[in-house]
Amino acid sequence: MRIMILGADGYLGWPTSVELALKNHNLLLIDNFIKRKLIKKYNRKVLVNTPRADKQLTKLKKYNKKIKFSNIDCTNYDSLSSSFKNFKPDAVIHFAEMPSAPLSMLGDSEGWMTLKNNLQSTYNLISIIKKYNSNCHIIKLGTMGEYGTPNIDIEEGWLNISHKKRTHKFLYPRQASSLYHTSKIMDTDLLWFYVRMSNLKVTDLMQGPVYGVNSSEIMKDACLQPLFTYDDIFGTVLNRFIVQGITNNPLTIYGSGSQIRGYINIKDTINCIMLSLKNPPKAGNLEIYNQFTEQFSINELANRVITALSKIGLDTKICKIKNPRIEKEKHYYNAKNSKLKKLGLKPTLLTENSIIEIANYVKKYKKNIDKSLFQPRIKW
Ligand code: USQ
Repeated sequence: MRIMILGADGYLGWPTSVELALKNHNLLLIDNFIKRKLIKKYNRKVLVNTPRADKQLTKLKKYNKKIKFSNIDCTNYDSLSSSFKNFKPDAVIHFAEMPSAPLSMLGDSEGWMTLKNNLQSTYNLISIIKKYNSNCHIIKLGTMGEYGTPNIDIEEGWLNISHKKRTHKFLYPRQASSLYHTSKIMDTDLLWFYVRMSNLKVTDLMQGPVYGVNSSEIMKDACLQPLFTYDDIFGTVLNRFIVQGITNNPLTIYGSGSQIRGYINIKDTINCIMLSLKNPPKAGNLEIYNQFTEQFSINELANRVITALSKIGLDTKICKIKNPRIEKEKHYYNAKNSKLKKLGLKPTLLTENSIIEIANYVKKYKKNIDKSLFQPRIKW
């Protein structure tokens, strides 16, 4: 297939690009390195200082010559549309969004930057596809955070509502608890609008907090590793806990730790993208998958990390700190995730071994870890 990957330099975009390259697809990778610039601007750090995707391309080309890279800001309609017209993709995978809930809540300018970046990149992509090839499949990374923590089961994207003896299928009600998550709700609404108006084919992936490293052979090459973050802005909770544990620091549990989320190993994220590529919806359909494999409370996550790290000789403690976020801590949570499994996803479970695998990776770069990045510094 001819596939465009927007946001190819990121934690998810880069390993997805590598896997698609190994599967011999014809790829156009796009990124403007905004994430690296933001990490620098806000004085955060990555675990391994990996070269940018454009620099890593020479290595990747050893495996597949049909890969190109363009330094493009997806909020720039003209640049994105000329790339699209020249490349003529069958599918576009859209990761090119500002992914941090805390950063979106730091201040007015960060809030607007998040909304503008995320909505404009999605809107541009929709406009271009609608104009030049409405048959092109959009695969867009959404988030489980769009649903929030309602007091009823979370279905996969849609809910049948009966009202006064009549029934209609609606997008499942959404209520986020950060501007970042809200920008993703707005993306979904935009996609759904244009699916109805212009018969687009869209897959929207509601992903839970992701963790881990892609352990495929090629990723072991230091130059082909993704951007792994563990700071309070960009790091997701499980990766943060493992980095904290490896440096003998207590795990930073926000609030009571009873918050429940659906988690996914990055290996499964990549498998879900592959399954979505293979199973495009029919024109005029918005397919929504809940992309997580297991649900845990923060306390359960912490306990699993503590048990796994004890097997490699670490005595890890926890530290409950005042929750810097406005989020429900004690709540009902039962989210459905059967559709991707029906397509063939075999979940990678959060076992002691899978935690130890990530811990061993982190350990190699222990000297790079900056402990001052563990405490949350953005509050809302
Ligand atoms: N948390 C802690 N301690 C920490 C960090 C986080 O207890 O040191 C808690 C948070 O309070 C929250 C949960 O862990 O309840 C998840 O936090 P997170 O920072 O791992 O995830 P979040 O901010 O929700 O966002 C991340 C990604 C985002 C993605 C989302 C999926 O950054 O791009 O969309 O996970 S979800 O959470 O399902 O919306």
